[in-house]
Amino acid sequence: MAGMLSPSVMCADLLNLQNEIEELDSLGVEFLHIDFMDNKFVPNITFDTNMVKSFKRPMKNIRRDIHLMAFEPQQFFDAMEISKGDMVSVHFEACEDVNSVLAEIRSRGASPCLAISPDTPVNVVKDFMSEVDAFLLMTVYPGFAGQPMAPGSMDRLAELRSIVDECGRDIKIEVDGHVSWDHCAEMRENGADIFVAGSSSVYGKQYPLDEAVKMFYRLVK
Ligand code: S6P
Ligand code: MG
Repeated sequence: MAGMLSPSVMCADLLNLQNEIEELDSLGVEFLHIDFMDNKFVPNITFDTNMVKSFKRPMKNIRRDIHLMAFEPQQFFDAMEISKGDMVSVHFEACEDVNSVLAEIRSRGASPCLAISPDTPVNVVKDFMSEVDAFLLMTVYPGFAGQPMAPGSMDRLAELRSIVDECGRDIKIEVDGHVSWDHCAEMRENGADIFVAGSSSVYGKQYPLDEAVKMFYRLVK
Protein backbone atom coordinates (compact mmCIF):
# COMPACT_ATOMS: atom_id res chain seq x y z
CA MET A 1 0.00 0.00 0.00
CA ALA A 2 1.28 3.47 -0.90
CA GLY A 3 2.21 6.02 1.77
CA MET A 4 -0.68 8.02 3.24
CA LEU A 5 -0.71 11.71 4.01
CA SER A 6 -1.90 13.58 7.10
CA PRO A 7 -1.31 17.33 6.67
CA SER A 8 -0.90 19.08 10.02
CA VAL A 9 -3.60 21.66 10.41
CA MET A 10 -1.61 23.74 12.92
CA CYS A 11 0.72 24.59 10.02
CA ALA A 12 -2.10 25.46 7.60
CA ASP A 13 -3.33 28.92 6.66
CA LEU A 14 -5.74 29.28 9.57
CA LEU A 15 -7.64 32.14 7.95
CA ASN A 16 -8.30 30.02 4.88
CA LEU A 17 -8.95 26.68 6.54
CA GLN A 18 -12.26 25.73 4.97
CA ASN A 19 -10.87 26.19 1.45
CA GLU A 20 -7.67 24.34 2.27
CA ILE A 21 -9.54 21.40 3.77
CA GLU A 22 -11.84 21.20 0.76
CA GLU A 23 -8.81 21.24 -1.51
CA LEU A 24 -7.12 18.44 0.47
CA ASP A 25 -10.38 16.49 0.29
CA SER A 26 -10.56 16.84 -3.48
CA LEU A 27 -6.91 15.73 -3.80
CA GLY A 28 -7.77 12.44 -2.08
CA VAL A 29 -5.73 13.07 1.06
CA GLU A 30 -6.44 10.35 3.63
CA PHE A 31 -6.17 12.20 6.97
CA LEU A 32 -6.15 15.65 8.52
CA HIS A 33 -3.74 15.80 11.47
CA ILE A 34 -5.27 17.80 14.31
CA ASP A 35 -2.93 18.56 17.22
CA PHE A 36 -4.63 19.07 20.56
CA MET A 37 -2.56 20.31 23.52
CA ASP A 38 -3.43 20.85 27.18
CA ASN A 39 -0.58 23.20 28.15
CA LYS A 40 0.43 20.61 30.78
CA PHE A 41 1.69 17.52 28.98
CA VAL A 42 3.25 19.99 26.53
CA PRO A 43 3.87 23.71 27.13
CA ASN A 44 1.58 24.94 24.38
CA ILE A 45 -2.07 25.26 23.28
CA THR A 46 -3.49 24.87 19.79
CA PHE A 47 -7.21 24.21 19.24
CA ASP A 48 -9.92 23.76 21.81
CA THR A 49 -12.30 20.78 21.85
CA ASN A 50 -15.00 22.72 20.04
CA MET A 51 -12.64 23.47 17.18
CA VAL A 52 -11.58 19.81 17.00
CA LYS A 53 -15.27 18.89 16.77
CA SER A 54 -15.90 21.43 14.05
CA PHE A 55 -13.33 19.81 11.73
CA LYS A 56 -15.95 17.12 11.10
CA ARG A 57 -18.06 19.55 9.14
CA PRO A 58 -16.08 20.43 5.98
CA MET A 59 -14.64 16.96 5.38
CA LYS A 60 -16.23 14.49 3.00
CA ASN A 61 -13.60 11.77 2.71
CA ILE A 62 -10.67 12.83 4.87
CA ARG A 63 -10.54 11.21 8.31
CA ARG A 64 -9.76 13.22 11.41
CA ASP A 65 -6.36 12.16 12.75
CA ILE A 66 -6.55 13.60 16.25
CA HIS A 67 -3.26 13.73 18.15
CA LEU A 68 -3.91 14.38 21.81
CA MET A 69 -0.90 15.77 23.63
CA ALA A 70 -2.76 15.86 26.93
CA PHE A 71 -2.83 14.06 30.27
CA GLU A 72 -5.75 11.66 30.68
CA PRO A 73 -7.05 12.50 27.19
CA GLN A 74 -10.28 10.50 27.60
CA GLN A 75 -11.75 13.51 29.44
CA PHE A 76 -11.96 15.30 26.06
CA PHE A 77 -13.53 12.55 23.92
CA ASP A 78 -17.18 13.56 24.43
CA ALA A 79 -16.57 17.21 23.62
CA MET A 80 -14.65 16.29 20.46
CA GLU A 81 -17.39 13.83 19.43
CA ILE A 82 -14.91 11.03 18.82
CA SER A 83 -16.71 8.59 16.57
CA LYS A 84 -16.46 6.13 13.69
CA GLY A 85 -13.89 7.13 11.08
CA ASP A 86 -11.64 9.04 13.45
CA MET A 87 -8.11 7.95 14.21
CA VAL A 88 -7.19 9.01 17.74
CA SER A 89 -3.65 9.08 19.13
CA VAL A 90 -2.97 9.21 22.84
CA HIS A 91 0.46 9.34 24.45
CA PHE A 92 1.94 6.39 26.33
CA GLU A 93 3.53 8.94 28.67
CA ALA A 94 0.24 10.75 29.43
CA CYS A 95 -2.18 7.97 30.43
CA GLU A 96 -2.35 6.25 33.79
CA ASP A 97 -4.16 3.26 32.28
CA VAL A 98 -3.23 3.12 28.59
CA ASN A 99 -5.28 -0.01 27.86
CA SER A 100 -8.54 1.46 29.08
CA VAL A 101 -8.03 4.68 27.09
CA LEU A 102 -7.36 2.68 23.91
CA ALA A 103 -10.44 0.54 24.63
CA GLU A 104 -12.54 3.67 25.09
CA ILE A 105 -11.48 4.91 21.64
CA ARG A 106 -12.34 1.51 20.13
CA SER A 107 -15.73 1.47 21.85
CA ARG A 108 -16.63 4.71 20.04
CA GLY A 109 -15.93 3.05 16.67
CA ALA A 110 -12.72 5.05 16.15
CA SER A 111 -9.20 3.70 15.47
CA PRO A 112 -6.92 3.68 18.52
CA CYS A 113 -3.35 4.80 17.98
CA LEU A 114 -0.61 4.92 20.61
CA ALA A 115 1.92 7.77 20.40
CA ILE A 116 5.43 7.63 21.85
CA SER A 117 7.73 10.59 22.44
CA PRO A 118 11.42 10.58 21.41
CA ASP A 119 12.76 9.60 24.86
CA THR A 120 10.41 6.64 25.34
CA PRO A 121 11.94 3.24 24.49
CA VAL A 122 10.30 1.85 21.36
CA ASN A 123 9.75 -1.58 22.85
CA VAL A 124 7.04 -0.28 25.22
CA VAL A 125 4.65 -0.74 22.27
CA LYS A 126 4.91 -4.52 22.66
CA ASP A 127 2.30 -4.46 25.43
CA PHE A 128 -0.34 -2.95 23.14
CA MET A 129 -0.03 -4.89 19.88
CA SER A 130 -3.55 -6.28 20.00
CA GLU A 131 -5.19 -3.03 21.13
CA VAL A 132 -4.12 -0.55 18.42
CA ASP A 133 -4.63 0.11 14.72
CA ALA A 134 -1.56 2.35 14.53
CA PHE A 135 1.46 3.67 16.37
CA LEU A 136 2.48 7.31 16.17
CA LEU A 137 6.23 7.73 16.38
CA MET A 138 7.13 11.27 17.39
CA THR A 139 10.24 12.32 15.50
CA VAL A 140 10.32 15.69 17.31
CA TYR A 141 9.53 16.51 20.94
CA PRO A 142 5.76 17.09 21.09
CA GLY A 143 4.52 20.68 21.42
CA PHE A 144 5.73 22.71 18.48
CA ALA A 145 5.99 22.70 14.71
CA GLY A 146 9.21 23.69 12.94
CA GLN A 147 11.68 21.69 15.05
CA PRO A 148 14.66 19.63 13.84
CA MET A 149 14.30 15.86 13.85
CA ALA A 150 15.10 14.24 17.21
CA PRO A 151 18.39 12.26 17.11
CA GLY A 152 18.02 8.54 16.48
CA SER A 153 14.54 8.84 14.93
CA MET A 154 15.34 6.81 11.79
CA ASP A 155 16.72 3.92 13.85
CA ARG A 156 13.69 4.07 16.14
CA LEU A 157 11.42 3.89 13.10
CA ALA A 158 13.24 0.83 11.76
CA GLU A 159 12.99 -0.80 15.20
CA LEU A 160 9.25 -0.10 15.40
CA ARG A 161 8.78 -1.51 11.88
CA SER A 162 10.43 -4.77 12.82
CA ILE A 163 8.35 -5.09 16.02
CA VAL A 164 5.15 -4.52 14.02
CA ASP A 165 6.18 -6.94 11.26
CA GLU A 166 6.97 -9.63 13.81
CA CYS A 167 3.52 -9.40 15.39
CA GLY A 168 1.75 -10.12 12.09
CA ARG A 169 -1.19 -7.72 12.63
CA ASP A 170 -1.81 -4.89 10.15
CA ILE A 171 -0.75 -2.01 12.40
CA LYS A 172 0.09 1.23 10.62
CA ILE A 173 3.08 3.37 11.57
CA GLU A 174 2.64 7.13 11.52
CA VAL A 175 5.57 9.54 11.75
CA ASP A 176 5.16 13.06 13.11
CA GLY A 177 7.78 15.78 13.30
CA HIS A 178 10.11 17.22 10.70
CA VAL A 179 8.77 14.85 8.06
CA SER A 180 10.60 17.00 5.55
CA TRP A 181 11.14 16.90 1.81
CA ASP A 182 14.61 15.54 2.60
CA HIS A 183 13.49 12.87 5.09
CA CYS A 184 10.16 11.54 3.89
CA ALA A 185 11.47 9.05 1.31
CA GLU A 186 13.95 7.60 3.82
CA MET A 187 11.14 7.36 6.38
CA ARG A 188 9.12 5.42 3.84
CA GLU A 189 12.04 3.04 3.27
CA ASN A 190 12.35 2.58 7.02
CA GLY A 191 8.72 1.52 7.32
CA ALA A 192 6.44 4.54 7.81
CA ASP A 193 2.91 4.28 6.38
CA ILE A 194 1.32 7.61 7.37
CA PHE A 195 3.19 10.91 7.12
CA VAL A 196 2.33 14.06 9.07
CA ALA A 197 3.22 16.86 6.71
CA GLY A 198 3.87 20.29 8.21
CA SER A 199 6.13 23.29 7.84
CA SER A 200 9.10 21.23 6.65
CA SER A 201 7.19 19.95 3.60
CA VAL A 202 3.72 20.74 2.20
CA TYR A 203 3.19 23.82 4.41
CA GLY A 204 6.67 25.21 3.72
CA LYS A 205 5.16 27.77 1.35
CA GLN A 206 7.61 26.96 -1.48
CA TYR A 207 4.83 25.41 -3.60
CA PRO A 208 1.07 25.81 -3.95
CA LEU A 209 -0.73 23.29 -1.73
CA ASP A 210 -1.99 21.06 -4.55
CA GLU A 211 1.47 20.80 -6.15
CA ALA A 212 3.09 20.15 -2.77
CA VAL A 213 0.66 17.33 -1.96
CA LYS A 214 1.24 15.63 -5.32
CA MET A 215 5.03 15.94 -4.91
CA PHE A 216 4.81 14.43 -1.43
CA TYR A 217 2.85 11.40 -2.67
CA ARG A 218 5.46 10.80 -5.36
CA LEU A 219 8.19 10.71 -2.71
CA VAL A 220 6.43 8.22 -0.42
CA LYS A 221 4.72 5.90 -2.90
C1 S6P B 1 4.13 18.73 17.25
C2 S6P B 1 2.91 18.26 16.53
C3 S6P B 1 3.16 18.02 15.07
C4 S6P B 1 3.49 19.25 14.25
C5 S6P B 1 4.23 18.84 13.00
C6 S6P B 1 4.65 19.99 12.22
O1 S6P B 1 3.82 18.80 18.58
O2 S6P B 1 2.46 17.06 17.08
O3 S6P B 1 2.06 17.36 14.50
O4 S6P B 1 2.34 19.93 13.89
O5 S6P B 1 5.34 18.12 13.39
O6 S6P B 1 5.44 19.60 11.14
P1 S6P B 1 6.91 20.16 10.96
O7 S6P B 1 7.27 19.80 9.54
O8 S6P B 1 6.85 21.63 11.16
O9 S6P B 1 7.74 19.48 11.99
MG1 MG C 1 1.07 15.93 15.90
